[in-house]
Amino acid sequence: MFEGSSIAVVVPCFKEATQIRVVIETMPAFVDRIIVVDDRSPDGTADVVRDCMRTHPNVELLIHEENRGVGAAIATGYKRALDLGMDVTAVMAGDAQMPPNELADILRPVTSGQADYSKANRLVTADAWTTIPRKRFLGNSMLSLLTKVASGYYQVADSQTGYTAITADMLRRLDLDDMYPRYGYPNDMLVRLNVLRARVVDVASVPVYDVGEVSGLKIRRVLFTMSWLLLKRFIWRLWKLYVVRDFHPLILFYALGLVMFVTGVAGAIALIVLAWGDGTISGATAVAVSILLQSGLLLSLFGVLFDFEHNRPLVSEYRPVGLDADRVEHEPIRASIESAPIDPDGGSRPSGATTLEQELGRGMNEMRAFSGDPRD
Ligand SMILES: Nc1nc2c(ncn2[C@@H]2O[C@H](COP(=O)(O)OP(=O)(O)O)[C@@H](O)[C@H]2O)c(=O)[nH]1
Ligand SMILES: [Mg+2]
Repeated sequence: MFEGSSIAVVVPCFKEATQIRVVIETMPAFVDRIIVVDDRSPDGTADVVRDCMRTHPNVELLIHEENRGVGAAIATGYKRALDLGMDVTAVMAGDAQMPPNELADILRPVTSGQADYSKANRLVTADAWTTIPRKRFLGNSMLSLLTKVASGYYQVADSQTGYTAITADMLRRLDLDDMYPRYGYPNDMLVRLNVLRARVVDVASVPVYDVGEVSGLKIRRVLFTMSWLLLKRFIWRLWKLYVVRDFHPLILFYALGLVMFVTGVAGAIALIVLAWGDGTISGATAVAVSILLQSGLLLSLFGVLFDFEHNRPLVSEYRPVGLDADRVEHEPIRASIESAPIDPDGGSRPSGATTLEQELGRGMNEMRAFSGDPRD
């Protein structure tokens, strides 16, 4: 139990025989159920989990018959957590990349009722740029940007993290059987949550790499498939949210803007090809293409703006971002320090101390002295 809520943690794993034990053994004591979901890993991951189960009775192992992907594994874990009647379900990877001491911070916005879904954000931390492998950082940032537009959660970043927590109420409303089955599932989930009007919170999280993990994610391939997925989900969200559920004129801005922009781009390409050929383009055609491009872009940006405003209330104003993670390590002071010992009576005014008026008077004199400094 964590602050009055029962907690399940879903741990998807594939070929994590070297990592899964440490994940189970370092799981915080307040976790009621650890649901490990394996996809018949050929490296004996399941045997390691079974071995752990002898000393950790709160662990259970679910095995898919064949490899169905990390998203499908998490969906299975979510269903199991619902069957067990858990109030809140977190997800942690099976490769020990998610610091267990942060689980309480991830859970708190959800258990306290502030959010329906909370997720780690590793991109806000001070050492993100140096710790996260460069290619991953750039790939993740790009996908995060696309996911903002696709999902409508513009203030949420690090869309690729799997470190999350969600309420049972929200899980019951998600179509778990339709969730994207592979690495794009957190992006897909955010889009679906937006249609369900879920409140989402980002929690700062320290990025962890080089702990023996082997990633199964191929960045270049994933970038392409994920962009396509996001485009499809984006159109689906606009349709569901702004046409089917509740009409909003932003759909007109977006639809008209995108049609004009795409036509404008096609027209511009055609003009370039024509100019290359016989070199004659009428001025009127060039102006028409330019108007299409500019108006398309402007209308689409208005769509973004209205969407942003419509979704702003879903991202809590109190965002526990970067509390510890933003703490900067200062270098030691390089100066001699002379001071009177601190008064042990806890700050009572020492006898002979100056009054506020005297201080102010002195301050004025110091300022006057300062203004005459030739270095100013
Ligand atoms: N059950 C299951 N788990 C998977 C699958 N693919 C990845 N995982 C797990 O999902 C978590 C995240 O995957 P990983 O490859 O480390 O992704 P990355 O951390 O984003 O590079 C790890 O615990 C993997 O073991 C899969 O096909 N099935
Ligand atoms: Mg990993």
